[in-house]
Amino acid sequence: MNNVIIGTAGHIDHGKTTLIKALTGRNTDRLKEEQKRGISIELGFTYFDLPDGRRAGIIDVPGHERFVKNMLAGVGGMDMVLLVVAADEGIMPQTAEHLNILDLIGVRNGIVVITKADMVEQEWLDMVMEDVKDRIKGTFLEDAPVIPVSSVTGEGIELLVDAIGEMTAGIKERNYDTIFRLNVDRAFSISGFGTIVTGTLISGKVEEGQRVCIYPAGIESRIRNLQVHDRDVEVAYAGQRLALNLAGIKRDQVERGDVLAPVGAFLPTMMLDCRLRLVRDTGWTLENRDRIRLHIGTKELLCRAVLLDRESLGPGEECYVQLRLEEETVALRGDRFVIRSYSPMETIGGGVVLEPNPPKRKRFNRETIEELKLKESGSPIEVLEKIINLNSGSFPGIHDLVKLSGKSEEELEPMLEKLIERKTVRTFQSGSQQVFVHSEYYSRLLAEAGSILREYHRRYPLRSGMPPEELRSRLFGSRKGTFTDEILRSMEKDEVISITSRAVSLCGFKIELTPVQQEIKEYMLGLLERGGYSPPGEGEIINQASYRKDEMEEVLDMLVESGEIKRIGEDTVFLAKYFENAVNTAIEHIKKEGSISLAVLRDLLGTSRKYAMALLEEMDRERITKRVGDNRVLYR
Ligand SMILES: Nc1nc2c(ncn2[C@@H]2O[C@H](COP(=O)(O)OP(=O)(O)OP(=O)(O)O)[C@@H](O)[C@H]2O)c(=O)[nH]1
Ligand SMILES: [Mg+2]
Repeated sequence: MNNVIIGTAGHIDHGKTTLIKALTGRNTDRLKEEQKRGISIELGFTYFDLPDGRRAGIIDVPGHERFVKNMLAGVGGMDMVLLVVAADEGIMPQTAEHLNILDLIGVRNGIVVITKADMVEQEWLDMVMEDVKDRIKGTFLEDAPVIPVSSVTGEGIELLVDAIGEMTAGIKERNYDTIFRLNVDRAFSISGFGTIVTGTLISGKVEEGQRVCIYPAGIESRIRNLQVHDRDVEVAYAGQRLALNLAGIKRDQVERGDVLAPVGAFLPTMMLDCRLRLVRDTGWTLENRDRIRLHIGTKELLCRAVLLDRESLGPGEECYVQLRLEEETVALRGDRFVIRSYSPMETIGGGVVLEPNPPKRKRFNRETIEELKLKESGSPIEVLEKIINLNSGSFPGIHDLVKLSGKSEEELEPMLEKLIERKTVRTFQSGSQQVFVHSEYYSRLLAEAGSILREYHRRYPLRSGMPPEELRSRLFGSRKGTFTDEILRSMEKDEVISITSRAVSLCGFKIELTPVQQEIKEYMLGLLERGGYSPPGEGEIINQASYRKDEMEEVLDMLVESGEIKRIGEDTVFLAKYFENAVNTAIEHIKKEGSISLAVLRDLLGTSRKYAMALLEEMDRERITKRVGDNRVLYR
């Protein structure tokens, strides 16, 4: 289904509201003050049945200079516009201002309607039409039909309806298969029902009962009831105007300018990276850090424009800026906006959001400009790749990427698959969680791990490697998580590192002993072999020989680390095979007799009480045995 929203635009009193009434039979000026003063103040909403039976939403905007901000809250939802110019007055200031705004916001379809045709002579009408055609050259309305009508006599209205029918038939469908977004343009309460918000669903679809989040505050709610054009519906689609009854929300928790979207879809921001253009017919020049009004979605807020590559921006010029906001908002890449001067208020330009969650940018920085260029003109997959590259360090999962990219999971998945297939992106899985890192980030990690380990092996040539914990914290800092294990395992698969439970080393690293160290090793192993179950202590081993003491300690440590020697106390070491034998002897005896005493083990091994005790205590520590009274039994 192809839903469309038709908006009006044009100078005050030129007949916008009257035209809508002539088309629909309904008056969109609903405020008392509007009726009393005969002008529109707020946005007016109704619907219009198109010739082919579809029902289009209508947004009627006020033309008064003071209410341009209300007009701005309405334009974001428009698929096509009726630019209204009164035949008796011709183009006036807000005709031009509205035209600029529509152009900046990116409205692509429209019809120019010359109203009050009944009030002027044909000759005058022809002149006004010529003037209008001249003025719309170079804008999106350049090829638009220009249709004279009288909302009073009805002349030309039929022709206009046909033109609307033709134009709406060709309007491209909005995207339903993405995260839904509704920019709130009204919020009010009805007693007995609670809080109602209205707005245009600019993307996706929503269902009754669905959970939603009010941004930027992050308040969660549920859609209790959903209406389109005053009728209850179960589902609403992009391009429709909606009224939503929000469960459990107080009137003061939501207002115009807020955004409704899925829970977790947006990261509120205080900065926006943008491409900004000033309109040609403004008298303003924007200086770096000028305070301006930003209109984005239905929101108006104040901000400062940090010009990233120049000191000032003149009429008709464009550049990259970082907008520093005075309050939080949410936006997506590609969102259009308008800026107005702080005072006096005038529409001076607008543009498009390139990065909705940027870091604070430094000015005149080449990398920043390159990044923004890519985000401006890159394909969605190139942009996704860039996002992953910039955020790999925080191990983004699919939900993070939804927030960072503004795309739904369904949109991201095929792109991620392609990036993984191309080996541009690597994915790591841990349990049900999956993260995505750029291969450039992974390569940097590999190089870093390599240099950390090379340095370690150089300093400790007799150690088999670095404790895994130490490497993990050197590489990932405090970023914990099971993904770091997965990444290390992947480095092992890539044959860069080897991992045992005790040490990580460079793949292929082997301890190489000098001839002296080799001699020391043989001396120690020989001594312990002869010692059997009553071996000399560490101090004794080291003090008896005439090698360098520190070198002996290193070799001893190495033999302990490699598992050839078992250290079971301050000063007590055994050859590993003797310790294992002692364990087996004890286990066998317990299995036969139910338990073992110190004296029995001492006799079975032919050793002294001191060694038997040390061995049993180590077995207790390792939970092979446990002590019950004076005896040991199996730990379980
Ligand atoms: N004769 C004649 N009068 C018209 C026509 N259209 C509008 N008017 C009159 O012009 C006046 C202003 O019309 P509105 O429809 O309120 O104008 P508007 O553009 O909605 O004004 P704002 O919303 O305040 O910007 C009203 O008195 C209308 O009756 C027309 O086609 N012919
Ligand atoms: Mg009006």
